[in-house]
This record gives sequence, structure tokens and C-alpha cells, in this order.
Amino acid sequence: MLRVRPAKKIAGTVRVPGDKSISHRAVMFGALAEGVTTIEGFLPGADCLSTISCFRRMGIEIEQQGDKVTVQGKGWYGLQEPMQHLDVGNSGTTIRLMSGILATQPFHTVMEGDESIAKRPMRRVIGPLRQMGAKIDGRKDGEFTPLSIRGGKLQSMAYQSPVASAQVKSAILLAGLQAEGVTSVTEPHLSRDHTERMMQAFGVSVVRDGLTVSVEGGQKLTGRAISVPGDISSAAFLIAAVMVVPGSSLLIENVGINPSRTGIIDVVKAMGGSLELQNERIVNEEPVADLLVTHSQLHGIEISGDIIPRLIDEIPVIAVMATQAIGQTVIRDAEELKVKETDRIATVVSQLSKFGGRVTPTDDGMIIEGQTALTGAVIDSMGDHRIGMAMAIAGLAATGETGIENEEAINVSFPGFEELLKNISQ
Ligand code: SPQ
Repeated sequence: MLRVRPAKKIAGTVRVPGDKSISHRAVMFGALAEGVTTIEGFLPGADCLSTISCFRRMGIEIEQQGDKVTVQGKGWYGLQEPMQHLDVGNSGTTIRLMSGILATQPFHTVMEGDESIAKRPMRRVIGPLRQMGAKIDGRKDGEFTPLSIRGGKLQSMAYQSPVASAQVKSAILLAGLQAEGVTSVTEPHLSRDHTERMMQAFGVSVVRDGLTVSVEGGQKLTGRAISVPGDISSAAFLIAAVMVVPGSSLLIENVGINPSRTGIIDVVKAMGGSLELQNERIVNEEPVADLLVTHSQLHGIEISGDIIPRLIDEIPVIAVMATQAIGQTVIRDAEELKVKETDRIATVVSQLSKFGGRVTPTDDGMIIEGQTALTGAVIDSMGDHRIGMAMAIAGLAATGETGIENEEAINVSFPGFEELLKNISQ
């Protein structure tokens, strides 16, 4: 059990582990590229290690030591049919992006993962890939794992996605790279665009026109050196720690500030938080900065619309910050929370309530009542890394001790979280 005591102050200069979305993509693109790809700043969390293990099973040589990785790319058709099922663990990004890749391969694969993956919707990816000609099956007509994929020749398509999902967009664009003609995806709101940026970094031409992004089939990826910035979704827990503990101040160095991910910065500022970007620079097509965060009294706001995909993974910890803000915070248009590692509307409400938090679930979000005194409690991560970490941050602002059960889930995206939190807590 992870134990958290109330903090008097949060202070220091820190770095967070590498960006999870970018780390996955660097391994995948490196494996499919011609030549060697070296990655520094890789996230050695359980999810990205699942991606590495899937490619190793398909004959790709990958050396990984901590945050340094070398991938011996063999080109798009250098993968071998795996002898066993591919295990994606807890990682939605791995299974959905790999569906797009495997749909193009001249062999058969079966992918499965843990209990949480078995409940997450797959037809959002399988449906459009089937329309491109892929032969994919799974439980409930392809809605759930295990997924069985017999890849082959695909036709290009113009896909209008009903959800703003980077995983859906990425799977179709990856399949599109081997389809005949131009494949495009149009989304209702912009989701994170790391795939598009990394395709360009690997030498692929990608065209963006508003909410539509297209690629032409038949383009090759060329191996290269990739430097992964710190994950803003991990930095979000530390930003929240500063905001819920009076007198705190923290410098978080080398954080990715891709505009499709910075909803958390906009929200903290809109709530009255002090957050300054320093030393802004571009690394491998991705913007990066140091974040200077200083405690401020927050006030409640409404969060809805276009900003939601830009902060979807941060909503659990935003809810925690909102308990300490003056007034009410209302989160709308976030029904996607229901299909993450857990139903994050239900789990935020059930776990935050254990501290005495006043949170009401709605169909597409939640309403949080501000300036609520929290009391330490025994919490369950429910196997969801972001719930475990969000509740640890609530524990810093609570009276008495908090215990987080099933805390090992945190390793999915933030190995070293407990130690880092101890180091910055006074
Ligand atoms: O990979 P996984 O399990 O889906 O992880 C989560 C997370 O909280 O870490 C979602 F539960 O992040 C997704 C994110 O929500 C990672 C991701 C990506 O790298 O492409 C995109 C988002 O999901 P989606 O469904 O909007 O595409």
C-alpha cells in the first residue's frame, strides 16, 4: 500500500518520466522504419514495455536500458508472424495503434491484455480498419479482446470519426501508410497529434487541413534519433500537488507542451493558478518547456467542449484540485472518461468521496463542490494508474494518513512516483 501523509509544503526542481504517448510511437515507428532508431528519455513504464515486448515477439531487436532504447528497424514488412499471442498488458495505445499496423501485415496475429483491456471498446478502431479491407475479429463482433487480425492489402479511405481519439486516428493513418491512395481522418475536435508529428520526423509527408489529416500510401519511414520530453500528464499530478498545498512552489523541467496536450495548463491558469513556461524550445517536432508552478488559491470553473481531448487524462487530478478551489467546478462533454482504464467518472466519484470530497457524477462528466476539507482514507486505485496518483495528491491535502491500495498500477505511466513525491514533500 502506498502511504501518503499531509504535506506542509511542496518544493524543489524535478523532472518527470518520458511522455507515454511519444515513447510508444517512437518504438513502433522505429520498428517499422528502415535503419536504426535511438530513443532517449523513453518511459520505462509497464505500458511502453508492453509495446517493446510485442515487437520483440515479431522479430525486432530492441535493446532497452532505463530510458535509453535502440531499435533495429527492418522496414514495414520486416516483422515476422509471432508464434504466440501478443500481450498488450494494460495499454490501450498499444492494442489500438498495433491494430492499424498489423492490419497491413501478411500474417495472422492475436492480441490480448489484462482485465481492464478486455472491457475497453475496440470496434471504434476495428470498424474503420474493416472498411479498409482488414480481416479482424474479436469477442462481440470485434468490440472486445482477444483480437484476431489477418492482415493484407488495404484500400484507402476518408474516415469521419465520431470521437476525438488519437488512438483511432493513429490506427487508421498507420494502416493508410500501406493502403493504395490517400487515407484521411476527420475528427470532431483535435485529439493529440503525436502520430502526425512523429510520422514527419521519420520522413513521411502528412497533410493537415483543419480537423482533417491525410497520408498517402506507400511512404517509407527512416530510422532516426528521438528525444522524448517529460510527460505533461505526469507533470499534472505535481502541478496539482502545488495547487492543493499552500506555500508550495516547484520547477518541473523538460515537459512536453504540445498544444493538443496542454489543456491542464489552460485550466490551472483559468482557475487562478500561477504557472509560467520557461526556456521554450522544439525537440523532434515537439514543443518543450520548463514549468514554474507556484501555489495560488484556485476558484471553480466550467470545463467543456474543444478543451476536453486536450486534458482528458488529467480530469481525475483536476477533480482533486477542484475540491480545494473556491466554488463549484463543472466538467461536461467528457463521456470518453467512461472507457478508459476504469470508468473514470465512477472511480473519481467513489474514491474522492472516501476523503469526504463532494462530487456528483453526470452523464458526461461531474460536478465538484469546492473548498471541501478532506480526511485521509484508504483508497483503491482500482488498477487505474491515474486514479491511484490523483488520490495520492488528494492525500497531501487531507488531514491524517491516506493509503492507496493496488498502487502498483502507477508503474503503468509513472515509475518512481512515490519516491519523487516524498522528495518534494516537506
Ligand atoms: O493507452 P491508454 O491505456 O489508452 O492510456 C490513456 C491514459 O490515461 O494513459 C487513456 F486511458 O491515455 C490515452 C489517451 O486517453 C493515450 C492516447 C495515445 O497515446 O494516443 C490517447 C488518448 O486516448 P484516446 O482514446 O483519446 O485516443
